[in-house]
Amino acid sequence: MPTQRSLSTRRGPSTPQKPRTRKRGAVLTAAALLGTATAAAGPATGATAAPNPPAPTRATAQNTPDCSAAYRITQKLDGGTTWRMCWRYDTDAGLTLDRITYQPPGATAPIKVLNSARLAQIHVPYDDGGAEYDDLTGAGFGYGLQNLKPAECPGGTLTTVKVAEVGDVKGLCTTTRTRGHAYRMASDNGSKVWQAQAKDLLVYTVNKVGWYEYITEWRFTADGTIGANVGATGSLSPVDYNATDGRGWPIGKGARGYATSHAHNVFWKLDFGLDGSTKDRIEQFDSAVTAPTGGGGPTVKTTRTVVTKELAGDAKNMRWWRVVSGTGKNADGHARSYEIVPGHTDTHAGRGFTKHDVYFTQSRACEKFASNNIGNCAAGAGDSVDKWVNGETLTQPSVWVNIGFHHIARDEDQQPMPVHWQGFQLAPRDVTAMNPLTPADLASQNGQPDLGS
Ligand SMILES: [Cu+2]
Repeated sequence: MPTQRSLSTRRGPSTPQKPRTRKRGAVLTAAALLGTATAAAGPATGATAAPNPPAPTRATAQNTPDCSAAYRITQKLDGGTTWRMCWRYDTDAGLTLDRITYQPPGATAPIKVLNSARLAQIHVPYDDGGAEYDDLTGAGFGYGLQNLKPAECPGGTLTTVKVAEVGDVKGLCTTTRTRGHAYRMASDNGSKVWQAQAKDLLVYTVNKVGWYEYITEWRFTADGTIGANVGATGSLSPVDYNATDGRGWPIGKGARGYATSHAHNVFWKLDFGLDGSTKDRIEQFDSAVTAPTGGGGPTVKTTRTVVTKELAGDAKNMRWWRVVSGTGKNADGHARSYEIVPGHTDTHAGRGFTKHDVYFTQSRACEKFASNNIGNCAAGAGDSVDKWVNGETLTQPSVWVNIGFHHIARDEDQQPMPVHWQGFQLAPRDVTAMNPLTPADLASQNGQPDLGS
């Protein structure tokens, strides 16, 4: 492993931490910071929040997230579902969402889902081995929070974020966006159609790191799903146009301007607390398909494995994981859970921490970032998530999701570069006894329908 990775120093923009091999866009980052400070001098219309949220106030009501008003996000969506959460901003992790609850229509109280959710690293190794960045803890991601124009947050609210050593940045957008059908079902005789059009809650920021700009987006739907995505845009790195060694793609005229291929390995850290349980359980499901041997069709056998010890998990066809509440059950008596639904990923075998797609570690306060960790763990603990999978029994799991994108540039990447998204979903599994958006006249249709005699 390289030796220049800092385990404990927190950096400001004036004291950039040395990346593994070379600085990433230090000059542009400084310019961006100056621009940020200038732009922040204009009138602020959003709520202004302190850099460090005050000590959590005691919730005065069951439905109030445990944070002060300036840090609270509450959104009731079409269909009657309400999402509540607290936001805060960390100069390393960026946007962090805490105490996320979901209240489906008809529920008398919010259901606790996540204690905390945030990015845990964006690791960018170039294919020629010449550069490798940890954008969150090694390249100033958090300090690069961008001011957003109202047009970038259509229909929503822009909130001013106080970024330490940078100043006020009108950088947090909270808005809703239409998605299309939530569901559709025609009656047996076709005379009636039940349908609903969905509107999601979106919470996002944009952070500039060198020449790249990353959109950190969280999406919350009325049917209880959470989407986590990072969109990469901005510009290709202008100092990485030397790939005449076959590790790049010509984006200038003819055989010129070979942009060096690279990867964006994005990590998220999720700390569940489903139904307020501190004893969430991880389960892995695998399905094996057998081709037909006789006259029947192919058969499938699905196996459930309870993950009792820390695990570095590998995505596989017909494999999935869920986080099961230690206490909560829905009205059908089924344990409430959230399923991890990864989007497309290019798993990168270059480092121990990028080799696996999901990590379940026993929760530990110092284990904060998937690589180049700055959480002050004990000497010898290792500074990446793969090192923390060392056989401990999982009683309070932290979930780390790694979604990679191998970026072989194309002509269309200039200029600006179109947004490329990577991410995953958390889908509710048995959180409610039925579709939480079920219309009243279908509410009796739970379980096998009565087909008569
Ligand atoms: Cu890229």
